[in-house]
Amino acid sequence: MRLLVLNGPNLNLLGIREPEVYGSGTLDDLEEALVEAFPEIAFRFVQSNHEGILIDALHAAREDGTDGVVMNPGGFSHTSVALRDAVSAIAPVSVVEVHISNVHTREGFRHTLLSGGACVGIVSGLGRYGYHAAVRYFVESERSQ
Ligand code: CA2
Repeated sequence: MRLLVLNGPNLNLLGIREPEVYGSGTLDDLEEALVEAFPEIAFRFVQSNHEGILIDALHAAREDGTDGVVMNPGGFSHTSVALRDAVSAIAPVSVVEVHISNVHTREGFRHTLLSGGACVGIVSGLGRYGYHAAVRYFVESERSQ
């Protein structure tokens, strides 16, 4: 199975700033943990601080036969109609949105999840385990087909 793990703006700073909110491991650590936990999956990892690059990565996922996308759009989750449209546009490729923190216990502006509304599901507040839960969803979905 081929999965794209897509991380949005500022997530390249994981482990460098705000460890009390996002944990002390880096993005590299997070990606390595996924490879270790799911050796059978062909992962592609993309992180960008630019909305258009995230959208292009979603379009490419549909074209290259990617089976699913695990996406943390960072702050764009709350603002980007374009990202939401891209999630809808790549159907039938499913996208699971992940948030490390529980966005619903934070500021009100984080409660709106524009991209998440077009995703098959949203995991929020489970820390980095949220990425593992999202991958597990794709593994179980494939098994039950
Ligand atoms: O909880 C999440 O995963 C978020 O998507 C993280 C975003 C935030 O805007 C969302 O509301 C929730 C922020 C990502 C910034 O990541 C940083 C990591 C380390 C240090 C500073 C920022």
